[in-house]
Formats: sequence, C-alpha cells, structure tokens
Amino acid sequence: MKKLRVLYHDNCFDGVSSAAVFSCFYKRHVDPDAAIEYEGLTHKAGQLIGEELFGDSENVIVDFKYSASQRLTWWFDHHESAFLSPQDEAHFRQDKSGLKFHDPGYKSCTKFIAYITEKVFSVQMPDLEELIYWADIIDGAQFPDARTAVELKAPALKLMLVIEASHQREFIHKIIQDLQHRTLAQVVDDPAVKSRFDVLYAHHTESIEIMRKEAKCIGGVIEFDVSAYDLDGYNKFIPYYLFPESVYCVGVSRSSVRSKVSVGTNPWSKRPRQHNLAKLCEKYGGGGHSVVAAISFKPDAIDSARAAAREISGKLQADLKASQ
Ligand SMILES: [Mn+2]
Repeated sequence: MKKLRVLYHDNCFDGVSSAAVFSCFYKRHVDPDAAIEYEGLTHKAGQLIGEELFGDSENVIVDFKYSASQRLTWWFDHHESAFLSPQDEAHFRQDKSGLKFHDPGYKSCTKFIAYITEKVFSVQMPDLEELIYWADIIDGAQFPDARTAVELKAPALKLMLVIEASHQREFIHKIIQDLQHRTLAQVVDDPAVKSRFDVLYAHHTESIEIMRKEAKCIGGVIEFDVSAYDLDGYNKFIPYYLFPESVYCVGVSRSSVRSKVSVGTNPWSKRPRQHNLAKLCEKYGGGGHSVVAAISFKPDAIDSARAAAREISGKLQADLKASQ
C-alpha cells in the first residue's frame, strides 16, 4: 500500500479542491488503497517549506510554491510567483521526474490538475466536474455578477465561506475527503459544515448591513469608512453589490494591527478603467495590482488613512467626470 502526503494551500477553496482532485487521481492512477494524509500550508514572507512537513513516502504540493526538497514527488501550481528563488526555479527546470507541473495561465490549480491528469496520465474524473468548475470560478474571481459573489446561494460559495474562515485542520481534512465522493450540496449539508456556515453567514449579512449604512457612491466612486466596526474580513464584492453603477471603490477600515485604505475597481463595470490603482497607492506607500490595491497605516494613524482616501477618491471622481 502506497503512502501519500498532500500539502495544500490552506484556507483556500482552490487549495482544498486541488487536494481532493489530486487524491482522486492518485487513487485511480497509482493505488486505489493508498493511505493519504493532509497538511495545510500558509504563506509566510520568504519562508521555505520545512523538511519536517514532508512525509517519509510520496509527497505532493498543490496550489502552493515549489520546493527543491528531494522528498517532493509531485507538484502542481498556477501562481505567477511560484518560486522562492532563482535556484528553486532552476531546480524545477532541470527536473526529469515528469511529475512536476507549473502553468500560470490557469485561473485555478484544480482545473490545471484535471487538465494534466487527463492529458498526460489519461485519467478522467467526470464525477468531479462540478468541483473543478467552481474552483475555477472562485479562484479566478470569474463571478457573473456581484449578486452571485455576495448572496452565496450556490453550495460551492457556501463552502468557500466555511473553508476561508476555518482553522481546525481535522475539520478541513474531512471536507477534502468528502469532496472526493459527494456532491457540493451534500458536503454543505453535513451538520458540522452547516452549523459553521450559519454562524459565518450571519456575520456576512451583518457586514452587508454595516456597509449599506456607511457607504455612499459619488460620481461613480464608492466611499466608505468602517473603522468604527470590527470588519476586517468582509466580502470585497459587497460595495459593488450595493452600487452596481459604480466604477471604483475607496474604503477605510481598521484592525488591531493597522488602519487601511482599500481601493478597487468594480469588476462588472462597463466603463473602461483608466487608472492603475497600484501606482496610485504607491504614492502613499501602498501597492497591489492594477485593479485592486491598498495602503496600510499604523493602527492609530486613522486620520492619515482618511486623508489619503479622500484624496484618492477625489482624483478618481475628477477623472471619471473628465472622461464623460
Ligand atoms: Mn489557486
């Protein structure tokens, strides 16, 4: 009997789905009776994946950075920044095992694994199609509209809420096992999953109401200040759900470790974007991506955060007006 340890991206729907899909593949292609164990990995700046995380038999990393350890048997990732160093990348390029795969063109690691296992190993998993489809929607933020992303009606999105907020490993590992032979609706109906979802969904609903109270949309730019509330983990699509006609969003929030300005572009806006938000935030010491960026301030520097948010919002409004 083969032994396999699956190291997966923790608290992430795509990471958990990748672990489930690879496990199914392994049982069908390598050993139907394989003893499989799971271990979640989280991002820590510049940190290597420690040797102690690997099992003493076969190991796979899914949806997470490469490791040059000789204990690593399989690897699948789709992140742009998949290597911690040029040495790691060179190690991967020289690999002759034929069991390590990287393609940043994929929106989800789950879909990438399904593609490779079918093309390279001729293993098809039609029973997992629903999971693969949703992992690609979620990890690629390809929601058809803000309503889908916020109302969380689909079983996959309910499960996403639970996975992103749960830190008990046994609970997550049970979900990974269940996903291999049950539908998403069945997994969500499990009493342990359902009770957690109900608590998280109540918080989610509360955060929508707070946002409804605190946000306004001026000249195509949503402004909100939720620094008076404990709202660090709110769903980022709520503002666009409340103001579908908006183009940008500039928000102020506060947690115990920082005051924060979040700047985003409405993914469903039909107006062409003109601003690189990362560049805009860099002027204040922040950064990010062209469509979503942020600036962190010290927890007590809330006034500086508010001033920066006002300036950025004013600039975005002026530019929208000028382009009309
Ligand atoms: Mn991923």
